[in-house]
Amino acid sequence: MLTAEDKKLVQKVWEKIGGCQEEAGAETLERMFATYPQTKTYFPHFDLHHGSDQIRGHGKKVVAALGTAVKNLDNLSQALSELSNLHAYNLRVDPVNLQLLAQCFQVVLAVHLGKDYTPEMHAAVDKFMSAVAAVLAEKYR
Ligand code: HNI
Repeated sequence: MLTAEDKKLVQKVWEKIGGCQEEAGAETLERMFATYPQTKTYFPHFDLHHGSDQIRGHGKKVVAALGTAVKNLDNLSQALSELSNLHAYNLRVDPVNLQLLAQCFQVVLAVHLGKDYTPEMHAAVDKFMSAVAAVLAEKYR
């Protein structure tokens, strides 16, 4: 459960990402593919080389979806409903992978924001990503 303070911190982090959504998303995916190669099995149709158009385009989509979630922190289930259907029924992504992506995204934030990414922000973003992962996994039951 995100507290009011957590929500403010997540929004603050989002302001800091600003115009770098595509870069942040692409780096998150590249870290996920490098660190957890089993995640590549969902992307047999992608060119997974560093900086490929597909990685960049997909990274942008993922971070944009997270941005939608940030705008709907009180209503995540509804805001991500379509995406939840897609991952559960069409893509059939094993929900364990959601945690892996969440972790890689946090590494990207930490690397790029440095000291600006405070422990409190880290904790808030961690709760936020867990909440998003829970929504994306809820249709599996
Ligand atoms: Ni995910 C497509 C968002 C985790 C595999 N994914 C999308 C799209 C968005 C998205 C947005 C594009 C939908 C569309 O085109 O309508 N994915 C997210 C978010 C998370 C996430 C916000 C986690 C927080 N997806 C994952 C994970 C995997 C994953 C962990 C697998 C390891 N996603 C996919 C695949 C597609 C996809 C595969 C289809 C890609 C394509 O273009 O063919």
